[in-house]
Amino acid sequence: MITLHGFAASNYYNLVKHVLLYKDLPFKENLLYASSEALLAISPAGKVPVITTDEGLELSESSVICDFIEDTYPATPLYPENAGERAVVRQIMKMAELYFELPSRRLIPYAFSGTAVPESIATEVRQVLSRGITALSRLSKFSPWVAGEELTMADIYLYYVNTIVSAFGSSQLNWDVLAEVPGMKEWNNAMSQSAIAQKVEADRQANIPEFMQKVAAQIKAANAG
Ligand SMILES: N[C@@H](CCC(=O)N[C@@H](CS)C(=O)NCC(=O)O)C(=O)O
Repeated sequence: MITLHGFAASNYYNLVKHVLLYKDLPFKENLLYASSEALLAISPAGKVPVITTDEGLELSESSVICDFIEDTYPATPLYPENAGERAVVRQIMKMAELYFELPSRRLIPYAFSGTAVPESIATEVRQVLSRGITALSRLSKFSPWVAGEELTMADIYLYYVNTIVSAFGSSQLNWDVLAEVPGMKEWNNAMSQSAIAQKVEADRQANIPEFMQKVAAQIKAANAG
């Protein structure tokens, strides 16, 4: 059986959890926070999420984990059979990670510490997000799913990327980034209605107070040091 390690406030953790639930696979959750010894023992970069298997596999990087789950449990497929179509799905995931997720993440330390985002960083983040908006506007079909008629891994991946883009774009840049991609907000709302997304969201909400305590303790330790 797969064990999913990490914490439910993490969107990366949640996208893998959504995939496991979508495929109806049995799995256990093991609550681990970043920089704990237990996490460092199984995660080469000390990042969440990690999955471990009964066979002794330890795997991190959410998109790599998604591929492993698909390859190992191909029932209820989340990638198209055709290699070209599969690559297009992965292309959307990659663009979402590089030009939506990663720039938005640069805003998180400022949001958590309550300090203003320096203008140079805000400018850089806006530029990368603009590239993401262009790329995802060109690639997304929303007919009704992001890559076309079938729900794919790209839907799950982009949906959880968007939680970060939406939260920190609006709070730190006063920018409704998702509204810039035609059809994105409607699709995002539809994704949020599924029973799986709602379960993942309820678990996320439940974890937020403890997660924020950890963040506050880290900020205090950093300021003291
Ligand atoms: N590229 C990684 C990123 C994972 C990641 O950044 N996870 C965050 C939690 S949402 C984390 O572990 N942060 C702790 C740290 O950066 O030390 C993936 O796709 O899984």
